[in-house]
Amino acid sequence: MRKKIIVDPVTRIEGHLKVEVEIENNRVVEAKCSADMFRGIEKSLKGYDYLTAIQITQRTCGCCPYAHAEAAALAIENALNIDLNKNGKLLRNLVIGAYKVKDYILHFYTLSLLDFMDIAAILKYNGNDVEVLKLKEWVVKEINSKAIFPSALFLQRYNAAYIKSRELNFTLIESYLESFQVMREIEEMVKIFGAKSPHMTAIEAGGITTLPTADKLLKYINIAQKSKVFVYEKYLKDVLAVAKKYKSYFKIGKGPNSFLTANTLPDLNGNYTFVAGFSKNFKFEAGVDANEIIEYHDYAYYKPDGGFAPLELEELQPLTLKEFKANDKKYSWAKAPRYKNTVVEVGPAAMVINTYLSGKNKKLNQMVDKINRELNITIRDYNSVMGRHLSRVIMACLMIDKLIDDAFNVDEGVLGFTQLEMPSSFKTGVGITDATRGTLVHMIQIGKDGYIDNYEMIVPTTWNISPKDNKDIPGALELMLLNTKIKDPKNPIEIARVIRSTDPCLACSVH
Ligand code: NFE
Repeated sequence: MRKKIIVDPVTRIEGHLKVEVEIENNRVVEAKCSADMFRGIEKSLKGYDYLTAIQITQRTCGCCPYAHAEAAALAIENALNIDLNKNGKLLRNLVIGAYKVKDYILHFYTLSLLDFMDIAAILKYNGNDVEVLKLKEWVVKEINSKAIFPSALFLQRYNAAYIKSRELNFTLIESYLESFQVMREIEEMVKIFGAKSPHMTAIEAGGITTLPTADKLLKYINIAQKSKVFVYEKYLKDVLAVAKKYKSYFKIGKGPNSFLTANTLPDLNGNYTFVAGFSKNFKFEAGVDANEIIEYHDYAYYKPDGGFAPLELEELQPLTLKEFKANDKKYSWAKAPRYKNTVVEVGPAAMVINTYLSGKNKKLNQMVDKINRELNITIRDYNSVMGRHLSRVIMACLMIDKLIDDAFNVDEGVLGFTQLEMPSSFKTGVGITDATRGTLVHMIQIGKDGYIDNYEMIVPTTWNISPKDNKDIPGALELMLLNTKIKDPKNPIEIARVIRSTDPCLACSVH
């Protein structure tokens, strides 16, 4: 007999996601991801000056505003045929790369680790870490308070198989607390050249508007070198320790086996640290082409049904309240984008897999091979819950190294910004990058006098949490959930682990 499990809302992610699965013999046989909250940000851009897209699209989200700024800037630069100067490229890397490193740390420690470590072990902590002792004291006080939800973040959780080793739990709790301080400092790196965070004001079409003075560069390098110690000595080691305890999770949460990525973090020779491509069954094809994207609406709350190329979506309307109430087929505000008519997974695992297959980044391949030997896995195992966690930390390591190198290469006192000329005729531009959570596409049509005629964003989490398409093929996360074994339907931790491995951001995915 089939049983339904509804997780609504999924906590420790960004935004509002409902996941509904049906299980038979304790295995998931059907999964539906429903995204809430349509806002219409693309529609609201119409009629504004084209440069405002960089600021307005950042408001899509508080998690990855840098990525929307970058994609919007890339789209405008593409429309106007602008190349960044040397410092423009390097300084943009310094802002967005720092933001991403912080995001990976946040995803592992703040959002995901509580699914694996036993935070209740803190009650038995007998070490000397002042922060852990303070937290322990707070938890004890909460429990004794007789409040309805004592220390809700920690103790209201699924009853599941958490890490048993007391020592490992203590190590992880210490890193968990330290990660907050490290993230705070990395935010400072973002602000040095981004001017503020979140919602940076210095990312512009044409480059970065902050002047790289010696004191700013030194401050940046200083924090980056400190953060590198945490990334290699704590984050990497903690992920490997958790991965060793949960090796079965290299076989759980397999997605569509097709991966899409975009170039990110350029160097000065026209190469990228992480590369664009499309792979299917681990066969890699270089490059990404926005013309290969179709978004379907058969199961999304819009009309008409069917598939549209991104800038053809102008006629698309949300259902009216009456239609919404009468509907019994559509189940999400997220559209269903497909690349070359294929469901794709995007994000760090896609990036590590595609870059590895491309052979373009030797350092990445060496690091992956070394980790694979240590864990006795192969690149195919990155298509899994644990593979996604591992991919983030691999990217964080390579990124922090690249940021330090790039900061040393910046020419002190030279503005990394190229002045734009107002477009004199209609222009269309495409900006493609890989954000923290995967491939992000912005498309702009600049009309008469530089006002926006049309705008479209195809966002990482939309690829991952999309509903079914016109052929009834489920989205990437829905496929990841299929076949997952649920030990105890009242405590479906396995579902939570699969969902969180993709780091969903619902604010982005529906916009
Ligand atoms: Ni709102 Fe975003 C997504 C990322 S879009 S967090 O999905 O990363 O750039």
